[in-house]
Amino acid sequence: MTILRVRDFEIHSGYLPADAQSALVDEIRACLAQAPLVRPTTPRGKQMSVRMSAAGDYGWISDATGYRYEDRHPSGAAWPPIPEPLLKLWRDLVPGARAPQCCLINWYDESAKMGLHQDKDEADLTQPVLSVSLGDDALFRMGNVTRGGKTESIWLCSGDVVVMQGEARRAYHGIDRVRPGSSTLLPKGGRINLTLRVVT
Ligand SMILES: O=C(O)CCC(=O)C(=O)O
Ligand SMILES: [Mn+2]
Repeated sequence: MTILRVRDFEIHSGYLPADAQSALVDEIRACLAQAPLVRPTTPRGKQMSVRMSAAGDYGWISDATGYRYEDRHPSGAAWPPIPEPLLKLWRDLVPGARAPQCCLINWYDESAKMGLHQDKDEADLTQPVLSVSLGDDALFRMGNVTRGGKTESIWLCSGDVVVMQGEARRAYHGIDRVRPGSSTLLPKGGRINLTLRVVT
């Protein structure tokens, strides 16, 4: 386990051991049985390449009417509770923060990516976002608090946890690509990213 700091991003590389990663995947599969992955559409009508779901009081939704948090899955079902191991991770890594209200679940297949963006649909940007990577490696790009300028990238591997607070909380970031076959955690390959967020 090593902690890398890139700008204000705190990358805990190798934070979760293999057995904790497997247990987390089982928890996430149980969440997805209740709140299945959906492929969101952007307000401009483009389909995102990432499939998404959520756990907690709120899930993040994107459709023709915009981006927002909703207290129900698009099916009308309640979101499942955030799995306990993730709540513990939050308490351990960001002990002073409010309790997380959303665990966004992103599922990347080998061609999925996520463009540079800021996480800014939450009401209180003083609260951190915590990101957990599971499965195949992904190239994570970190930018600035305003659009443009130089960026730096790092490969996130299964078990890595990124804490975004301070400047990093408002910085642009995204996933350029995943490296297929780089992890054996998910039998069919792919990558799961979990982000814990305070919403209100
Ligand atoms: O997949 C990742 O590592 C980043 C995900 C992300 O930035 C988001 O869900 O807002
Ligand atoms: Mn983000």
